[in-house]
Amino acid sequence: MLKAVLFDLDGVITDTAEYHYMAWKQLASEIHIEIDREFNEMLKGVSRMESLERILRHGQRERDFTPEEKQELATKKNKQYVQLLEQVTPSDVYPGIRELLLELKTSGIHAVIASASKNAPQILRSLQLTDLFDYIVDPDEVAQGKPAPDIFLRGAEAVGATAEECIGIEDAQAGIEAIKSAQMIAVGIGDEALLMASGADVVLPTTEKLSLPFLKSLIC
Ligand code: B16
Ligand code: MG
Repeated sequence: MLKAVLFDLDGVITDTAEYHYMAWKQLASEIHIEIDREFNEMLKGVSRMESLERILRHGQRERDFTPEEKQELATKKNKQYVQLLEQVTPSDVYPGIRELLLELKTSGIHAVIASASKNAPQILRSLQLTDLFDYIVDPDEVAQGKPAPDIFLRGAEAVGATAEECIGIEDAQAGIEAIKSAQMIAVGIGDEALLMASGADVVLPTTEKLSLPFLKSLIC
């Protein structure tokens, strides 16, 4: 029986990827590394520090900075990102998501955020969605980020659900892999070929078709 739905944030609840991209692009250009949208796809669902490492590797500059300097670079990117987040409003919630969350609440099924973003609480406040979630996993609570299963397992544990009673929803390959290694049903949002290759059980092109009857049909 379905007891909890674990949502990724960026790419599932709203599109903050564009703001991440703008902030990383500016930071990268300051250290003479060029990134484009195609490269940005590899940063989706990946933690802030791992994103920085990937950018430095891309520019072959991974050995040019001390751990302290890397921390400063990540902090600088985050300041810029947080400034861009000021533009987020409730109208930025993806289609069908608010309705799905309301259906879950009425049915007593737990809704959990399992996002790699440390800014998730602020984003949910700006979207006016905080009250519709039962638990927001702090990525610092878990030992390993996606594609490790930790964040999804922690989310399930927090609401008293077993893996078989959970569905995870993700837009990134690393996220689908994390859900599958947590032994949960994985719903992908976005590119069907890419997400099926990562092990998704089903992929929808957008969030519009997500509904409680659809999710229940995957697990009963
Ligand atoms: P922050 P998700 C992820 O969110 C983003 O997709 C990824 O691009 C970002 O680096 C990561 O959060 C960390 O975000 O810098 O705000 O802590 O897709 O897991 O909801
Ligand atoms: Mg995502």
